[in-house]
Amino acid sequence: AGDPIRVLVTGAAGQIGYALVPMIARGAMLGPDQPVILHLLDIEPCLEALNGVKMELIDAAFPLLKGIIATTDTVEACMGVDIAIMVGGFPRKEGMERKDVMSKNLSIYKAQASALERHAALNCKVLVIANPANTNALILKEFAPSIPPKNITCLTRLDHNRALGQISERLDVQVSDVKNVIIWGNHSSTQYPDVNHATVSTNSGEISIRELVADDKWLKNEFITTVQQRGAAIIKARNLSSALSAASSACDHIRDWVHGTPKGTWVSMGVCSDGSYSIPADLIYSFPVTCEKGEWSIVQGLKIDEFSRDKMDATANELLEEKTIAYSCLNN
Ligand code: NAX
Repeated sequence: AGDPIRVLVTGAAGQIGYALVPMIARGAMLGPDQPVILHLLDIEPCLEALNGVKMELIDAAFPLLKGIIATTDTVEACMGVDIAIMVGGFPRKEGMERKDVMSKNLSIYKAQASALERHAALNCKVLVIANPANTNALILKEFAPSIPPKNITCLTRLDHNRALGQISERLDVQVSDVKNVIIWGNHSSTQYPDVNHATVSTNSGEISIRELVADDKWLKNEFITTVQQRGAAIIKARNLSSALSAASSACDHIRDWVHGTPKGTWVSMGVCSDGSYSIPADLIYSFPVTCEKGEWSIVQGLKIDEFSRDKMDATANELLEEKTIAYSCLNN
């Protein structure tokens, strides 16, 4: 085992934080031999709860966990971190306008961006989970100009995994045999879950999902809306939003980014657009990516039909709108 890797989790006293930190401490994110030091950040009103989480981490006696910093000081939290998982944010409350949530998160992400830029390790990798995830990541990128844009991503892996899950349930196949679905765009209800290139591995090789699911109507309607609305369905069932699945998908996101995607497999990540597939450059947009040696690259050359094109553009337009709202908040 090498030197410990320092992992920041913001919003660590919240529900995703509570599910995520033990996964990291057990090696689900960085590997079963990789020691870690956890940096946990939350805000003053949650300090006691945060210290409770720290106590439980001590009590669990994780062999890989070499240190815990639990703090409400952003600078202390960001000091020397190699990985930053941004879960903390201001939630949208009933009756609140999107603009108001945006402006609250804007000031949070602006401050945390500067702290990361000044104090994190040189090649720190950032994953934004807090909503609006893509736009929070965009703000972070704008206010941390010295962090390479390729190091700033947002979580759409949960949506990707939800799509795999839906296909696996529908076809009654193992979820581990399904691959190469794509989530395009925003982590919101305009996201486009695309199965046009996805396959199931069977005894007679890889078979395309389009071939296996005879019911094209299901793929074009119910499948898409189920994935788009899954977050809301979880809230309805649990009275709380997704936490264990979000935490697990965050581990998948970082693990694949750091250790690479398996050969022939891609995953979905919200990354800075380079104009691929005619998506406006510099938006944080979810693309199919492969990862190697700690770097992601957008899968090129996929054929896009008209149905997909419309949906990819619609979710890009929503992101452009969010960007405009964010900038108008900035100027006020
Ligand atoms: P919780 O409200 O349980 O936890 C959020 C925590 O963040 C709280 O402890 C809060 O005190 C803290 N916090 C607030 N402002 C902070 C700041 N300035 N610095 C540090 N900490 C701060 O929410 P939870 O269910 O854990 O969800 C966290 C975020 O993830 C939400 O924004 C949620 O919308 C988002 N999600 C994103 C998903 C994705 O796939 N991208 C899926 C799951 C989740 O809905």
